[in-house]
Amino acid sequence: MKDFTVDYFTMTEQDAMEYAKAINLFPEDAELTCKEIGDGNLNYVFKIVNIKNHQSIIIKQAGPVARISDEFKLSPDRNRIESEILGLQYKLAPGFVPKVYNYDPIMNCTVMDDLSNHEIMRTALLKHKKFPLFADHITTFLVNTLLLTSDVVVEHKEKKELVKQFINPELCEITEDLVYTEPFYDCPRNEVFEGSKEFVKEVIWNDKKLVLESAKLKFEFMTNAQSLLHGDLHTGSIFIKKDSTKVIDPEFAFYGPAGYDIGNVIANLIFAYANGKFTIEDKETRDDYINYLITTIKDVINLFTVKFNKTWDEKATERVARYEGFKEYYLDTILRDTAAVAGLELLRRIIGLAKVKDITSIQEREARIRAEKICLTAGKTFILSRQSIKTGADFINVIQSAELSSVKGA
Ligand code: SR1
Ligand code: MG
Repeated sequence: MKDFTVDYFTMTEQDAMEYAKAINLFPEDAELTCKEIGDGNLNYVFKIVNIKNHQSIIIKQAGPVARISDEFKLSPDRNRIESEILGLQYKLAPGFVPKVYNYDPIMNCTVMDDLSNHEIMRTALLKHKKFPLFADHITTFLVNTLLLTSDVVVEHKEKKELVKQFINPELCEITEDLVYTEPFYDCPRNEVFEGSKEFVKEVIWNDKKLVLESAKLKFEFMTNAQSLLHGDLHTGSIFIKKDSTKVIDPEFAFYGPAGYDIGNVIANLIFAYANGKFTIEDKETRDDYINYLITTIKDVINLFTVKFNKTWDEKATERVARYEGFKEYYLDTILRDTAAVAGLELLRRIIGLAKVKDITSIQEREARIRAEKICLTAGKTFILSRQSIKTGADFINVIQSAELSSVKGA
């Protein structure tokens, strides 16, 4: 048996089973099977099952380079950040994250609940499944993890300790590059679908005003240590079933603008919307699914607002947070950032290196181009008009206007 206590190495399925036994996750007589099931861009995820009683766990290990491309060399210490934030979120938002059982700083891996009775939300949305409780669940998660880690609630020296604990330069650099920089010029690392290239050039890269706004937003992202973010809250970071939502993969966590997480949720619902619009053939089924997503997007914004106001009133400890008008000002800035980040995520998944299946799986060329144009047009409006996009209805207007203009321009 290998020694897991001295030097770090990336594990095979066989190693992961031996590791599970070595740290006594299963009884001596357990009969284990293991499958590497990671489908993200960065890590290895081993599902280990004791076939005698079907008991199972997940071991997630950080490798030294990203799976998507070994251009990204990353410290495996990101696994510490992930395990520590999962522990914190487990307390702040009970029921909405998996339980962590062990973190190993030598092997850079974390043992956590197996959520195989759930499904990755992006995969489920691609099958056009509906989750009517999602907006309620995710807004509780968002308000609890974002507001309850901010200076509004946390004593300021304690908060600064948290900023220190979750400093995450390498993963932040990925976001700074892939989200805030590369989509705004003809960067060699971008991967633009050939049918959309002209549109991207004309509407995104040649728009100096938009490019300038991206610079302002990049500096906001790098300097506004407002809340402890998940940092990568797309639908591939969510496990879901009808009555349960679990947020996973918070390795991009750091103190940044609260709107970053909310904007990511919104943009990824819009990708699902674009997928539904261009892949569901039957009109009635399509309209029904699209309406479900419209309602969900609207509810995420509106429920976030309601829960944010309530939690602020109940939990704010900072004296100036009680000054008349400050809560409204603060929420306004979060909603502005939410719109901006929804826009950035929409643009970067179309233009940049890291794609989403919602769009890449649209087989018919013209349909994919139209889906991409809707995302790009909406993304641009979210960024440029972010100051005036505040309500669920405002968010929906942007999507529907982008859709209308894609019909006119088609
Ligand atoms: C190199 S990592 C590419 C993308 O995958 C992650 O999930 C993040 O979204 C990152 O931007
Ligand atoms: Mg991830």
